[in-house]
Amino acid sequence: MFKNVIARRPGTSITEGITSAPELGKPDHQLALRQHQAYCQALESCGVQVTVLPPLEEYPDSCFVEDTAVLTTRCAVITNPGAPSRRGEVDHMVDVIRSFYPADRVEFIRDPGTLEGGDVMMVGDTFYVGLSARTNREGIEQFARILGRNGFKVRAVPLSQVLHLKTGVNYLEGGNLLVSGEFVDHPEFASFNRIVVPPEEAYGANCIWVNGTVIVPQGYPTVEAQVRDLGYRVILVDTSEFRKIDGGLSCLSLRF
Ligand code: CIR
Repeated sequence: MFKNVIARRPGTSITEGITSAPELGKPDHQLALRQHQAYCQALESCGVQVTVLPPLEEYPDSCFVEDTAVLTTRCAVITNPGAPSRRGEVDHMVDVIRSFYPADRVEFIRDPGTLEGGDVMMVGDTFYVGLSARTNREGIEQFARILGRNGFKVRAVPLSQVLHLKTGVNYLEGGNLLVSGEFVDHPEFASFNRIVVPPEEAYGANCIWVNGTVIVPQGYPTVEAQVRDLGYRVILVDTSEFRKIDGGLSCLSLRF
């Protein structure tokens, strides 16, 4: 069960966030703020305490706090983002993360290692890590050493078609795994109860499980029905403005 969530409100500079889909247009800041507020309310309704940090205008992508840290039950790992424009975001996360963890439980990924939290998927004591354009081998090796010392296992998953591992695969607990695209037949995930997201709803694969509820992005009816059929309580949250800069539900928070 998760007790805490950290999120960061989007700044007006969200319009300059990194995107692979400029054809979707630029995010509307006011609408993004309203969607962010609804997202935080949805999380609170799942019984977690939400810490909302102020916007960081100098970092257009800084509302995607998931990429800056991996917060486990035994340690916190501050990442080293692979995107140069996002590197400095981590400096603005250290103090708040230290407020939740003992000093000797906060670790760091260091150059030349890079790692972004969107590439990390927790399944019990095992952490799957995408080897991606943002997370390199050295970053995964450092991460595996840190987590190994804390009694966790790490498995690297090379990926080629999506930004982060969790862009395409998300664990809903209970053995249930939402999979899309290159992960549908991936041997690493063969033993899960795989729920295959259709290509036209691929963005909807980025759902989050929070204490028995699954938050699903609004506008992906097949995914919504698939998740409801598994028996979860479902909350829909509109993430249209974050999608314009490749962000989804998981990216917007650290859940721990
Ligand atoms: C980026 O390219 O870094 C942001 N525009 C989107 C980050 C999405 N984060 C995530 O999937 N964890």
